[in-house]
Amino acid sequence: MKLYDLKNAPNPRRVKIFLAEKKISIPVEALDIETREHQRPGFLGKNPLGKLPVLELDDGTVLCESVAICRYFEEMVPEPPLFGRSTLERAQVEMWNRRMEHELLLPVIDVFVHTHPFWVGKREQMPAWGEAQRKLLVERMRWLDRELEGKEFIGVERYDMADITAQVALLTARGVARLPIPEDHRNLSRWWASVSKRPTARA
Ligand SMILES: N[C@@H](CCC(=O)N[C@@H](CS)C(=O)NCC(=O)O)C(=O)O
Repeated sequence: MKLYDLKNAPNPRRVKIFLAEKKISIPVEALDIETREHQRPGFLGKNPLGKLPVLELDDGTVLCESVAICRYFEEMVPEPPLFGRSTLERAQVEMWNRRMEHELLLPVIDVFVHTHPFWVGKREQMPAWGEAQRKLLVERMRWLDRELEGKEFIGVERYDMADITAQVALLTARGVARLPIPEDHRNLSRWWASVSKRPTARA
């Protein structure tokens, strides 16, 4: 099997962190966004949407979507559980992971795509939409800071998929959206310091 990756992109990074947490090692091929490798016919044959990550199995089956790929590995290697152990935990991880996708990751990608010079000429940009998403992100960081009061992790009482999604979203926010975590967000800063220290954070 092989994982197709896109250099420095948040969604493929979710899968790489997930694999590192599971101690799973598989071949990875990194495509270059600068040269639009992921928009060439060879890759579009695997995912016509031209999006990464993509997992290709040995029989040629292709799996797209970060969470679907992670769920595949969760079933193959259940420990440590990153989607929850019990029925309730699985629902809680689902709830928090979706929230981290919709309230953090998608807005941050919109800020990047609609306001950053990198995308000029590559995508139609709507700067006003990007700026509206930047404002939303500021609010969502405050919200998450409050949610983390008295909690070590975002989903259940151990590191899980929701933490991974929030981690890559906030890394992207800091890197390309000029939105580091404000210092007075003590709970979010504590959580960030803790997840950033994990050996898998740079996967
Ligand atoms: N819902 C998909 C999103 C995949 C996605 O948007 N990937 C981005 C990188 S983070 C991509 O491939 N972008 C390339 C482009 O838009 O040209 C997932 O969770 O995997």
